[in-house]
Amino acid sequence: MTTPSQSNASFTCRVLGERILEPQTPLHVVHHWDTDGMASAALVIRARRGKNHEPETRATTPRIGSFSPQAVVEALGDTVEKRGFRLLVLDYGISWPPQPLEGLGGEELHVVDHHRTGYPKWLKWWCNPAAVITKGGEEESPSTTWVLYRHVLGDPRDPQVRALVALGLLGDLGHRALRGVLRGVLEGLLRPSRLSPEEAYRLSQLLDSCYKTLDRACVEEYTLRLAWGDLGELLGDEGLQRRAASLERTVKEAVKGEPEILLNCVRGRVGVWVRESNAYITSSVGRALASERGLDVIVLVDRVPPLGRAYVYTRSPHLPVGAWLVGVLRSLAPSAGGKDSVAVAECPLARGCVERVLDAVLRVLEDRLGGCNHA
Ligand SMILES: [Mn+2]
Repeated sequence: MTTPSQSNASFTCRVLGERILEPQTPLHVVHHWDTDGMASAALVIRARRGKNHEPETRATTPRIGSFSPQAVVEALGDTVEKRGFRLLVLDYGISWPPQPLEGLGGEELHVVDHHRTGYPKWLKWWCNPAAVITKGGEEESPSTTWVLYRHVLGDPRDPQVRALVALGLLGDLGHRALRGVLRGVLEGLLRPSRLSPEEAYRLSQLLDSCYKTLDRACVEEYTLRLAWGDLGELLGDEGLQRRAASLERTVKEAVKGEPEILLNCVRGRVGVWVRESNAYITSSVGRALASERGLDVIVLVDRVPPLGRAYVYTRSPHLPVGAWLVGVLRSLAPSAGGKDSVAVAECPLARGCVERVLDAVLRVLEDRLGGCNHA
C-alpha cells in the first residue's frame, strides 16, 4: 500500500538523486564513518562520473564518535563558505535542529539515510523511507546504500556500484545477511564483480577497522579507494588486514578477563566488566562477552579517553534488557539508546555519570532477577 506521503517521498528521492548527480555542480559529501557510510559515499562519487569529465566531488567524515549537526559543519570545512557547492549528508542518523544552522541553508543541503529520525520543515531535500513509514521502516531500508539504490539513483549497470550496495547491506546487517532471503539479493548484486557474499562481508569488517581505531584519515582514504579502486584488491590490503587482526586480538583478550562484579540471582547471573582503551570497540567486546561467557546479562563499562567518553553497555543473550533499561538510562545519561536485548548509555569521562548509571543498571537487574548475591 502506498500512502500519499510515501509516493510524495519517493518523488522527492528521485529529484534529490538528479540534483546530486548534476555533473556541473560541485558536491561535498559528509558520510558516516562505518562501512555503510563509506560505501554510500563511494557509490555517489562513482555514480557522478560522467563520460568525459570528472565532476568536483569532496567527501569527508565527521569526527568519529560525534553525532551532531555541528559535527557536519566542521566536517564541511571551508566548503561551507564556498558558493555553488551542494551538500549531501549520508547515513548519519542525527536529528536536525528546528532552525537552519549558520552556513547550512535548506536549499543546498541534501540528506539520505535509513535511521529512524525526523526532519524539520526548513530541510527540503531528504530521502529516508524509515522516517516516513511508521512501522517496519528500518527493516525495509536495511542500509543507506540500499536507499540510494532503490529510491534515489535507480538501478545501476556499473558492477562496482552494485557491489557497493551489497557492501553497505553487509556492513550494517553483519553476518546474518549471509543467510535467509537477503543472500539471493547479495549474490545478484555481487555476481558482476565476482565477489562472494562472504568475501564482501570480510571486506566490510576490514573497512570498519578504520573507525574502530578512531582513524578518520583511514576512513576518508578507503572511501576513495572504494570508489575508484579494485574491490578484490582491497580485500587483500595488508594495512587493513593488520588493523583488523589487531582489533580482533584486543577483543579476544578483553573477553578472557574476569568480571569486576559477579551477581548470582534467582532468575539469572550477571557479570560486570570494566575496561579502558583507545579503540572504539565497545559493541564488539560487549557482543563477544554476551555470547561467550555463558551469563544471562553482561554489563561493560568501557572508557575511551580519545573520545572523552565512557559507555555503559548492557546485553543479554535472551532477556529484554533494552525494554528494562532504556527509559532509566535516558533519565541519567546525556545520551542513551538500545533495542530488545541491548542498552547503552554514553557518559562524559568525568566522575559521576558512569557511577550513577552503573548503580541504576544493577538496581534494575537485581529487581528483575530477584534475590541476588555477590559471588
Ligand atoms: Mn547505515
